[in-house]
Amino acid sequence: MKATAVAHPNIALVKYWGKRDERLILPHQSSLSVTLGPLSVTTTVEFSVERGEDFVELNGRVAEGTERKRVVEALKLVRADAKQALKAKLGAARMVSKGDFPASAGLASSAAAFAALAVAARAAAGFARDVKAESILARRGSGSASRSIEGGFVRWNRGRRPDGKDSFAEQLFDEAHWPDLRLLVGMVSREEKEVKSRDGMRSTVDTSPYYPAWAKDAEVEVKGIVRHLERRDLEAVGETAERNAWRMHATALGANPPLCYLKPETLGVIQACRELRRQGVGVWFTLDAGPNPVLLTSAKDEERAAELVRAHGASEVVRCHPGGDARLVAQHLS
Ligand code: 2P0
Repeated sequence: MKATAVAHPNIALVKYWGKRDERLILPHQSSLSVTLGPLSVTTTVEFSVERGEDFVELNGRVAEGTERKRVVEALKLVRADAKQALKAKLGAARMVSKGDFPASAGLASSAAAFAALAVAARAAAGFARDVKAESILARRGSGSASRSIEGGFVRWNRGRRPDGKDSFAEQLFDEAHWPDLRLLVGMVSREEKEVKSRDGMRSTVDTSPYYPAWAKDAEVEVKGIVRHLERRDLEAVGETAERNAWRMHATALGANPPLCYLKPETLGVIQACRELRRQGVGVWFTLDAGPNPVLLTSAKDEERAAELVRAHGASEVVRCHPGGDARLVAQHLS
C-alpha cells in the first residue's frame, strides 16, 4: 500500500482560464500544453490500515491549511473509488512530495505535484495504471494537473457532462515527436503574485465582459494548434501561443478589479522577441498568470533566446524540452 510516482510540470500553449464547476474543477474551454522535462516532482503515498489523520509533507515542510486540504480531498477520492475489499484497509495516508525546481519559477508546481499524487495514490490503493482515471483525479486537485499525466503534447478536453467524467487530458503526440523544441522560462520576477490563478480565473469568469469571447476563441485555437504541432511548424505554433497568451491576459485585464500579471520586464522580453524575429531568430513567448515569460524556440536558437531574457533582467533561465509520462518508480521518498 505504498507507491512513488514522478511527474513533470507543463506549460499551456492554449491556456485554461475559468471554471464552469468550481468543486469538480471543470473548465469552460479545452486547453493544450507541452509537458516539461527535465523538471519533475516526486511523490510517495503510503496508506496504513490504521484510522487517523493523513500526514502531508511538501518540499520538506508539513503542509497545513488549504494546501493540506487539497491533498486530503484527493486521497479521499482514491479511497472512495477503491474496491470494497480494499476500502476497509485504506486508513490514514502518509504523503511526501518533493520538487526539483523552485515553486517561484512561475511554473505551476501544483500541476506536477497533483499528477504525481494521482499516480502514486492510485497505485498505493491497488489500482492498475489508467491514464484517464489518473487525469480525472489529478484534475480534482488542480485543473492543469490533468495535463501532466501524459508526456509530450496533451489536450485537456473540456467535456460536456456535469459529473466531469469526460473532462480529462489525452496525449496527441509523445515527447519524441518534436525533440528539437525548446522552452525557456525567464525568471524576471520571484515575487509572490498578488492574485492566485484560482481566484484570478474566478474573478475573470464573474466580471470580465470579454470572458465568453475568450472561451469560444480558445476552443478554436486548440483545433488550429494541433495541426501546427503535427507539422512541427514552430512559427505557426509560436504565433498561436502568443496570441492565446495575449487573449488570456486581455480577458483578465477586463475583470473588475482588473488583473494585471505583467511587469515592465515582461513587456521588455516580449518586445525583444519581436525584434529577434526580425533578425531571423525563431523565438516566441507565452505567459501564464504571472510575469515570467516562457520562450518557445528550437535547439539552434536556444542560446540567443537565453541571452535575450538575461538581457532583460532574468535572474535565472530554466531550460526545458518536451518531457515524458508520469511514471511509477521503485525508490520511495520516505
Ligand atoms: C494553464 N493556468 O492552462 C493556465 C494558464 C495559469 C494560466 O492552469 O484552480 O493551478 O487549481 O484548477 O491549474 C493555473 O491554474 O488552477 C493554470 P486550479 P491551476 O496552465
